[in-house]
Amino acid sequence: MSECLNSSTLQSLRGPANQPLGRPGYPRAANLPGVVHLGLGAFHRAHQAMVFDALMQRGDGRWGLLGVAMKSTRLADAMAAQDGLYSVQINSREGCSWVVVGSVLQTCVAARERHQVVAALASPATRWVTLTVTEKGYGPELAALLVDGFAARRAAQAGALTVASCDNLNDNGRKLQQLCTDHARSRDAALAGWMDAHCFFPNSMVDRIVPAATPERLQEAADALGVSDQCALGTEGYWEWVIENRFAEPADADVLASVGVKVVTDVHPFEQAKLYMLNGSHSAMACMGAVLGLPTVSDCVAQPQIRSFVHALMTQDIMPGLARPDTAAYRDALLARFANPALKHSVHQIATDNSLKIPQRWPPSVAAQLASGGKVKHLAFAAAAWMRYCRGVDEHAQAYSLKDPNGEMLQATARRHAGDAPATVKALLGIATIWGEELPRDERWTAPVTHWLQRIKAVGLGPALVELNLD
Ligand code: CS2
Repeated sequence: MSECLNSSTLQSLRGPANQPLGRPGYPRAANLPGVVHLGLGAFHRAHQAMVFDALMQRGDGRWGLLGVAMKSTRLADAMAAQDGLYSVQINSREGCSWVVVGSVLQTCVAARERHQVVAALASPATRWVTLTVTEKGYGPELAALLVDGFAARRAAQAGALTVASCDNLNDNGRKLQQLCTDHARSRDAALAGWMDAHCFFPNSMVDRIVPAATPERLQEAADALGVSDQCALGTEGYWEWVIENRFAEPADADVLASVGVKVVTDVHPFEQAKLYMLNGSHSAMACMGAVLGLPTVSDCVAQPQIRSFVHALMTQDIMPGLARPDTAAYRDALLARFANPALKHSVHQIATDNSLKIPQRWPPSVAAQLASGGKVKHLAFAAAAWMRYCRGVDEHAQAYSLKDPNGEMLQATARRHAGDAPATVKALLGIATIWGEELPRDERWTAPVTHWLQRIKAVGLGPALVELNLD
C-alpha cells in the first residue's frame, strides 16, 4: 500500500465496511498546541488525546497537543509523517468502531528537541501539561526538563499552568509537584515560589486498557482505512478519567466534565480502587499467565480457576480496604473488561517493569488487610507467582526475558534459591523498594507466601491454584 494516513488522504478514506468511522471535523492547521504531553505512548493516544479530540470536535481549539516522546524517535517520527493523525479501533460488547484522532498537532522527542519542549512550556498558548512517562519516569531528568520549562515560562510571563500526571502512581499529582519543587528549590528559591503560585498539579486517575500495537493491528487498520497507518491502536470502549479540581483555569472543570471526565475534590478512592483492583489483578495475571504459558489477559480469565482467583483476590483481599462506592459493580465490570477477546493484551507487556509496578499495586492492600485482620492469601499467591515468574522460564520450559530495570538481579536471585522456597522468599521479599520495611518481617505475610511458593514448586502453578481456590 503506497498511500498513508495524513492530512491529504483524511477526507477520502475508504472507511471500514459496516463500522462507523469518526474523523476530525475541525481545522487542525489553524491551531497552536494548547497542551504539551510528555510520554507519547499508546495509552495517552487512546485516552487523553481522545478526550482532547472530543473537545476540539465541539469547536474548542485550545486542546491541540504537542506530543513529546521522551527518548524514542520511532513513534514521534511516524506520527509526524502522518501529520499527527492515527486511527483507534474501539472494541466493545456493542461492536467495533473506528476514530481517526486529530488532536496531536505536532510531535517531537525530548532527548533530541529539548529546546522545542522548553519553548512550548513557555508559550502563552500552552495551558496544560499532561504526563504518561510511566513509573520509572519520575526522576531527576523529568524534573530538570519541566523546571527548565517553568523557568522559561516565568521569564516570558506566560501565566499559570495545569500540570496533570496521568501515570499509575498513588497521589501522582502531589508526587510530581514534590519532585519539581525539590528540584526548583535546589536551583532558585524564587522560581520555586513562582511555581507554588502558578503551577497546579491535580491528582488524577486514568483508565483504559490499551495494548501495545501489533503488526496484526496495523494490518486491520490498513484494511479498514484503505491506506496504511503505522500509528494505529486498538482499545476497549470503556474509559475513565477522574481528576482533582485543581486547575490553573477554574472553568476547565466544566469544560472537561462536558465530555465525560469526572472532576472531583478527592481522587484517592478512585485511584486506589483502580490501582489495587485493576492494576493489582493485571500484575497477578501477568505473572500467572507468563508462568503457565497463557499469552493474553483474556486467555487467563477464560480459565475458570484464574477467573475465580481474580474474583476472590478483589473481593476478599482488596475491596475491604477501599472507599470507592460500589466496588462490587466495579469488580464485575473489570472481569468483563479483562475477558474482552479483541484486546489481546499480552501478559508479558503487563509484566514489564514489574518491580516498579508491584509496589504501587499490592503492598498497600497487604498492609491494610494485616492491619484490619483480613485475608491476604490471594495476594500471597500473587507474590509467590511473581517469584516463580522471576526465574524467566515457564512451565513448558520456554525461556522469556524479564523486561525490568532490576531483571538481572531478580532472575539471578530467583534461580540461585530455586530449590529452596523459604530462601527465595527471604531474598525476594527482602527487597525494600518493592515490599517496604515492615511486610518482610511480618510472618502473617511471609508464611503464606512461602507456603504458596512451595506448592507452586511442588505441584505446578495450576494445581496450586486449585488448592488455593478450595482452601
Ligand atoms: C497495565 C496498565 O501494563 C500495565 O501495567 O496494568 O497499562 C493498564 O492496562 C491500564 O492502567 C488500564 O487503565
